[in-house]
Amino acid sequence: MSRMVFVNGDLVPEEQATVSVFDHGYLYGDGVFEGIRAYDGKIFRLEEHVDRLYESAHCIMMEIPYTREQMQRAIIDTVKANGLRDAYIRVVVSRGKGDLGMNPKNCPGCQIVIIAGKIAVFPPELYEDGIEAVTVPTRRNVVGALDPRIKSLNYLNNIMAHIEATRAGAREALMLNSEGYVTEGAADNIFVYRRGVLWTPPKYLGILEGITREAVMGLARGEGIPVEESPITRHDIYTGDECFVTGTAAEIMPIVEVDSRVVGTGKPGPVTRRLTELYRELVIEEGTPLE
Ligand code: PXG
Repeated sequence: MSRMVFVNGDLVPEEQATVSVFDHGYLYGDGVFEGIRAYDGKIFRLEEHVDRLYESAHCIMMEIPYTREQMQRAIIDTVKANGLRDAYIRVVVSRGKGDLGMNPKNCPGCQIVIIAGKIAVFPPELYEDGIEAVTVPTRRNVVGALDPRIKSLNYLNNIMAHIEATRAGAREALMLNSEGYVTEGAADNIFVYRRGVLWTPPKYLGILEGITREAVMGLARGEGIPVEESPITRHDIYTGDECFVTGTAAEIMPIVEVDSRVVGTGKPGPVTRRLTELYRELVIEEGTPLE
């Protein structure tokens, strides 16, 4: 059975799930998206993901012709139509089909696509051993140009960072902002545990407000770990006790080396391991059921 893809209100076999070459998502990266996960028949933080999608759309002045409830329903229906209990879900809303000019006025309506597939998980050794990160030459988008809080279809900033890290032999990219403060990974938020405090960069420095980040901050606070959203530098990470990145796909991934400096003991630390355990419990317990 072929995969069923949601396209503008219809669930169609993937072979028929096509988008025009005149779609402004394709021509200009004009649109927004979300990456969501379902665990054991429940969608993790569905409402938060849909809210972020609508906030991103609002900021690029694109009106999605569904209520948030209808969008949630469409996501649930797409996962169910594919018989999945564990899934990776991609929601893409582009400005829609227009002409060759960039003016969005020539796009009569946005294009809504929802794809639900099997989640490709990272090998377990990576979680046990941790990974290496490098700071990359490409700086994170400046807040005043294209705010990283908008999860837009224009992901070149992140893709450049990813390529640069890979070419440097590292699995993760650390992106600095134009002032040299640490912002985030190519598709993950960053945390450093140093001298008894869990630090993560604040939103105003130019980061995506990660839903995993929010969940992890909540779990840490619940464990009595002080959490600070405050600017951090490379120095804070090099001299930190533990470091990890968070995201829907990676969940919590330990970082054990940054720019050839070993972080802490060079092994995933106790705080990282405890939060990973709690996060894995949370995603199984919580979530919107696929009913
Ligand atoms: N920062 C950036 C730049 C991201 O793109 C995160 C942080 C983490 O956010 P969440 O809400 O996931 O905790 C992201 C998330 C993909 C993919 O296929 C990308 C993300 C999420 C899922 C899949 O590239 N980015």
